[in-house]
Amino acid sequence: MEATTGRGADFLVVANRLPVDLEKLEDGTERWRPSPGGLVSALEPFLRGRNGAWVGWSGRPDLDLESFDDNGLLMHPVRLSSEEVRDYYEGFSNATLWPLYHDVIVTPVFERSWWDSYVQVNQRFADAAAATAAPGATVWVQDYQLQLVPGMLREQRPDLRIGFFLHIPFPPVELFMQLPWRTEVVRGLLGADVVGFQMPLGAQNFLWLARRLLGLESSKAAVKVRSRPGSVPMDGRHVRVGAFPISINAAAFDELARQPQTAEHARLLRAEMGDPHRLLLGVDRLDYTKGIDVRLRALRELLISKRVDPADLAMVQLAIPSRERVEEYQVMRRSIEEQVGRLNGEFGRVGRPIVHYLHQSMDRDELVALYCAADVMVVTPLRDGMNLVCKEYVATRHGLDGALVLSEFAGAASELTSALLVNPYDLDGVTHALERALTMDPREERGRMRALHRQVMTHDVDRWARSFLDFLDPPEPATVTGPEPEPAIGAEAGSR
Ligand code: ADQ
Repeated sequence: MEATTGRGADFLVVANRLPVDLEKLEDGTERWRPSPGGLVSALEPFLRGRNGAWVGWSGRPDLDLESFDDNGLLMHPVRLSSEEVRDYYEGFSNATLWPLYHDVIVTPVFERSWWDSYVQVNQRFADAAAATAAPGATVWVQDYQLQLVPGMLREQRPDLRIGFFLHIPFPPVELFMQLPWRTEVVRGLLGADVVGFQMPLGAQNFLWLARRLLGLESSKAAVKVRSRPGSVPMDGRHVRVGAFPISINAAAFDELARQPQTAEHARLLRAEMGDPHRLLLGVDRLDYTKGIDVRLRALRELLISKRVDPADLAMVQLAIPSRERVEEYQVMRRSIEEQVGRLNGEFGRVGRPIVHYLHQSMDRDELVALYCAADVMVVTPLRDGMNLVCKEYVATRHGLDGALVLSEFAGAASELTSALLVNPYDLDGVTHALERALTMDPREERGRMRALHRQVMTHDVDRWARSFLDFLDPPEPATVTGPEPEPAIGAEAGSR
């Protein structure tokens, strides 16, 4: 996969954000530095070291930037105006699609001007990718902000291999059908050769919708639609659909956790909190899907019912600031901060709060030290495409101690079956699981963590990316002239 200057790149990732942020230095100059986030942490280790290109927004509105080389990776910034950030990003992506695709936990807003902006910006990303890709290149489009790009790109560049991966859940059919622009979105996705989802259920929902919506739209198409499982016929092509559960760079987390200075850092963190007998940890983007309120309520129940002694316990809740201009996020932040204040008011002591709440980003070393310090990791999303945090925690537990409380509604639950799985809507259930995790017999803890650790260490992000790309572009040229072998829905998920 060589990016040849002048000819274009042979391998492109197209994502809403570039994997770098512009950082202002004290002397007033600016420089690029790697940015945090689920998608970036997932793809970065895979892409580095290959000559490819990344098409994405810089994160700052109204900024015209030239393409640049970042350690062998060509960065191609796409410009967004302030209005587009408001309408395409905060509006359609994060106040329409995000809640719609996460079980309508909050009500999605359907606003025509946001949709218009979404179309316009998707076209710009498609144009940028078309201009950057070499003939016959492979293009991997990422996530819900860019669902129209595969179709738009195929129109301009039918020579490309186009893959699409959705990082968030694909919703149940009856919810997706609320979207006024549902047919356009499905058509956009079907521009790809492979459409990938986190979970087999998402793939099934999409297949059903694709058939139904195409069937509804045109009787000719309805007659033609005789698709095999796991694929949809589209304009003479077969679009293949599958599940590819994403993971983390597990070896990097493991290695960092094994460093003596990380263990020392973890020890200091616990000491600063007064060496609690048991330390609970939550790490999330501050998002209403993550169920931060759920675990705080469960913790309060535990303390009120005196099933645990507040003197024995501390919790760290790390919440990375996110989408701060979207109203729902402001409301949720206030409510979580009230809950933290109430818990500390009721159960804390001078200099010893029960919940140490940090609304800030944290660098990788410090985050890993926190994972190492924690006895119980609490991950309680109401809905989550995968959830990388729980996998990161597990990857740092080479000593095989520590317990994981994990929501059934995180994609990760289907792989991490030895966690204490909870229904985040069931407060008693979550409270009970927290109590179990805090009081678990060390032998049981070890047995569970051994299974979790093995799963995470053997299913890393490299395997994820490779399985998707091999499916998109099989390594061996096909010599068989008969019908294409049938891709199975969730073939990858089924292998675990
Ligand atoms: P996210 O919703 O962002 O990702 P998640 O998968 O948990 O959720 O990834 C969050 C990442 O941010 C993790 O790598 C974590 O370490 C990091 N992070 C969280 N809080 C942090 C903090 N305070 N400081 C520094 N780093 C922090 C979306 C989907 C998920 C899916 C991923 C990848 O919503 O379901 O797993 O994409 O596909």
